[in-house]
Amino acid sequence: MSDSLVTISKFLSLILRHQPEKIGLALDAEGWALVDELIACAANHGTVLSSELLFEAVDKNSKKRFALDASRTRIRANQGHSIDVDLRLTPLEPPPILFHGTATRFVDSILREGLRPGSRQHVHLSATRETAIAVGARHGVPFVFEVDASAMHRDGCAFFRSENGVWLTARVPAPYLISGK
Ligand code: HQG
Repeated sequence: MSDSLVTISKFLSLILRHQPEKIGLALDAEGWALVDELIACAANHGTVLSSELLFEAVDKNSKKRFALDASRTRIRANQGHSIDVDLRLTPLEPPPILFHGTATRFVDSILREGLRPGSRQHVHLSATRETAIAVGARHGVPFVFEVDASAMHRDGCAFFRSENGVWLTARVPAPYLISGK
């Protein structure tokens, strides 16, 4: 992604996941905003966007963070929300093992408390160790936990997969953390 697309992606993450009110934007219950309204609200608060730029930022996003509806009149974040939205994801059977990348300084606390969603709606899990390492490195020296997703699923915990392939679940109790490196 070019620098300007990265800047737009960061702006969209802030507005569509966390603080739409910052620019006076309303999201519907499923997290969608009208593209025209987003552009108008952003302009009123000093961020100039066009629909072409917005579409490019969605289509070229390195992690498919955002989605447009079929008519390309509405936009939302695919995951990562701290505000209460219902993405209407369908519960799915997860792969037997999923990965969670974190920083080494959080390991003791996670072993005590399990994985908590923090300010987000879900705990985010990765399908591969490589992705988990990259997620953990955002926070410091990376550390990867393996999660016994099949045992959690067997025990009734719901799993979802967002549009961009991130696995989501409400929390991961410590006994399901089977190993880490
Ligand atoms: C940690 C990125 C102490 C957790 C990524 C993580 C992801 C605990 C941090 C998405 C804990 C929360 C989300 C406990 C969890 N004690 N620390 N009991 N339980 N933690 O950023 O998973 O680029 O909210 O390990 O790719 O790092 O934004 O979550 O280190 O999919 O699209 O608390 O963000 O995507 O950090 O990342 P975050 P995350 P985007």
